[in-house]
Amino acid sequence: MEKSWWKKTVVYQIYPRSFMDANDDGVGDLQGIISKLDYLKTLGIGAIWLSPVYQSPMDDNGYDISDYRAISSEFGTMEDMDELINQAKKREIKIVMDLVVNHTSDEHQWFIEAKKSKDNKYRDYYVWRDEPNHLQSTFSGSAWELDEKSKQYYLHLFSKRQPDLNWDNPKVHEEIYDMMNFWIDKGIGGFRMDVIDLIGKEVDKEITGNGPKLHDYLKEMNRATFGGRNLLTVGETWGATPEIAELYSDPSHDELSMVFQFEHITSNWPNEKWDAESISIPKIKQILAKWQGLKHGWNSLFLNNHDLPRLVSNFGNDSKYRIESAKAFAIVLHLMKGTPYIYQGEEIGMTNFPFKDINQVKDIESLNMRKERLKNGISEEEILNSIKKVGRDNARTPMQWTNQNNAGFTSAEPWIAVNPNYTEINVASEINHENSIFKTYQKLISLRKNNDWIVYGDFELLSSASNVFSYIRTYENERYLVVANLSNEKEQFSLPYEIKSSVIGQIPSTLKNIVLAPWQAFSVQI
Ligand code: TEU
Ligand code: CA
Repeated sequence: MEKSWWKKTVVYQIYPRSFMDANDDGVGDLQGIISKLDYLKTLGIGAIWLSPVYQSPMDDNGYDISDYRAISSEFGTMEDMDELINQAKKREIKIVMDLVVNHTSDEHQWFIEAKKSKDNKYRDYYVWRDEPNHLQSTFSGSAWELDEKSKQYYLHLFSKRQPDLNWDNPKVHEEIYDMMNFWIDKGIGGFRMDVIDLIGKEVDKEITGNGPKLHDYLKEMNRATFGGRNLLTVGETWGATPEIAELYSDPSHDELSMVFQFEHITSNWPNEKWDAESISIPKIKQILAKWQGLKHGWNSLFLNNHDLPRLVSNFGNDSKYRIESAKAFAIVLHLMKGTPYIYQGEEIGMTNFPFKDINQVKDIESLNMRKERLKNGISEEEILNSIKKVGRDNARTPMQWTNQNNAGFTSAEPWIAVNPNYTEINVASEINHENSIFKTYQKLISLRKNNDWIVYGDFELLSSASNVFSYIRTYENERYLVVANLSNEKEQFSLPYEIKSSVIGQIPSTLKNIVLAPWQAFSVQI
């Protein structure tokens, strides 16, 4: 297997609870994923990022792990997991596991032990203080919880059922590296590292992200586990700038393959994401173009995931131009430099959920926010509006496979409601239509597989109307143009070049003084 295979592949993210339910209990599972591997093969992806399937009380849908070496019974067994790895391998698909090592569940054996007494041998696996400081939890409120028994507080940067591991303790490193090697030995394709930029934290200085010890830890982790094993490693790094991304992903630093950066995602979030403003396309375009400039490092390309609103609802137009805007963003993103990630359902243009009632909301982040905002006098209506816009459940409704009952996801009551638009938006109808969103993704994936200009070409942003994203990729004397009108209005476009051949999209007959239709997007060789 070629080194850096991950530069040429496209990764598909699966949120197991919501992908496919094989045993009809309303919750997606590993056998469900296995049953859809042929679908993913048809799409053409080379790796699956699997959101957590480990044993967990599911306070945060599996991001609270109680045993790193066991599979949640809701999802299946370790035999199912081995089968998934092998069945995927047969189809040349690698399984990238979610690695959640900033925290565990409060039901992890280490934490159960740690709580027993101050001198328990696992006490120092977690972060304890006599007094809380100002650190806040991402899921609202103080990041400190009092343990009644010892009268000390433990740190939890997420839910209070997700105590932070103490990375100042070298024993924690050993435990984690052993566990990572257990999974590597099973033949997995790599790790997606949950909030990895928090593990170098300096608690007493109230520094959480990008702490001083972070990069030393990652170099050590690389040496002790995946280094030299030809795996894809991607860090979830909310605080990364391009300079910081070079630290993580310059191959000579021996840390990670690439990172997820969030500058384009947070560009319309003032302080809290719940107060999100409307998206500015000119801003998004500048940010994405800036991130094309990494010198030695490698970037990932994504516009949504299980924590974010749906791509077409957030960035596109999910009513009048759903299909057009979904394709435009797919084209403009997948022809940039970096490894693209598709979030389940994105390839068929799934949309945000039309929440009408707080009882439809399952996500701990949204529910905690609601409690806090109600206390602060904010109305239920305003709270629900925030959830509709940026709540995580938008992306977590079941995958829409067919126009049958429950979108073909389950025949039981699904754990979270199916988006009512499944009768129209579903895989079955997408794969049968020549011009579908699915077919656009399929073509983009195969283009990347077969064209080095997409993988390695230089990137140059063109100056065009503010809502038109256009750039040129240059590779070995060949030049390719990508143009996308990311707006509901017609836009002017002109470039003094002839079209040599077409690549993808709604291709005009000339490039000189043309009018782009709303959301028109295309790529041509020039
Ligand atoms: O997300 C990190 C994280 O910071 C998010 O919770 C984020 O702040 C928010 O959702 C923005 O929309 C990771 C996982 O992706 C997420 O699902 C987990 O809940 C979280 O870590 C804790 O493990
Ligand atoms: Ca199930």
